Amino acid sequence: MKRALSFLAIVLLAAGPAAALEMPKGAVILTISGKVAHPNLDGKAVFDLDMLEALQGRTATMETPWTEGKVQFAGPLLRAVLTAAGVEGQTMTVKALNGYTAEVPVSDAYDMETILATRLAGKPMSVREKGPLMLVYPFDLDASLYNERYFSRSVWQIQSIEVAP
Ligand SMILES: Nc1nc2c(c(=O)[nH]1)N[C@H]1C(S)=C(S)[C@@H](COP(=O)(O)O)O[C@H]1N2
Ligand SMILES: [Mo]
Repeated sequence: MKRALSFLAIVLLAAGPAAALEMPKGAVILTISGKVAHPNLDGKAVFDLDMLEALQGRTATMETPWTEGKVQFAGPLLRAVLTAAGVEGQTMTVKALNGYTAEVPVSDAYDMETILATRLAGKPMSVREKGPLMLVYPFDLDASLYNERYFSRSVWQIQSIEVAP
C-alpha cells in the first residue's frame, strides 16, 4: 500500500509540471490552437518570449536564402514548444503576420532539430528582421534540407500555429 502510494506520488509529480502551462506575464507572441492538451487560455496555448526561451533550445550558425552571410539563430526546439502545449496532431498550419501560411508536418519537430528562432545574432528579432519568431530548419546539420520544400516551410513573422487532428 505504502509502495503503491509512493508510486502514485511519483506519477503525479512527473505528470504535474508537464501538464501545467503557466500564464504568460509578458506580451503573447505565439498562440497554438487546435489539438492542444495543455491549454492556458480559452482552450489555446499562449506563450510570451520568456516562456519560449525557458524551453530547451538550440543555437545554430548557418546560411539561409533570406540572410547575408553566416548568421546565428537561437530559440526553443519546435518539439519543446509543441510538447509544452501538448500538441497531439499530425499537421500544423503555421501562420505569419503577413497572412502567409505553410502546412508543416508535426514530424518535422521530432525528426529534425527545427527551432522557433527568437533571436538573430543574439538579439530578439524585430518584425522588420522577420521576427518575432521564425521557423528555422537545421540547414547547418543537413545540407539536403536546403531546397524549396523546406524554404516554403521556413515561415517568418510567425504569429500562430493551428494544429489539425
Ligand atoms: N512570413 C512569410 N514567410 C515566408 C514567406 C512569406 O511570404 N511570408 N514565403 C515562404 C516561401 S514560399 C519561400 S520559398 C521562402 C522564401 O521566400 P522569398 O523567396 O520571398 O524570400 O520563405 C517562406 N516564408
Ligand atoms: Mo516558395
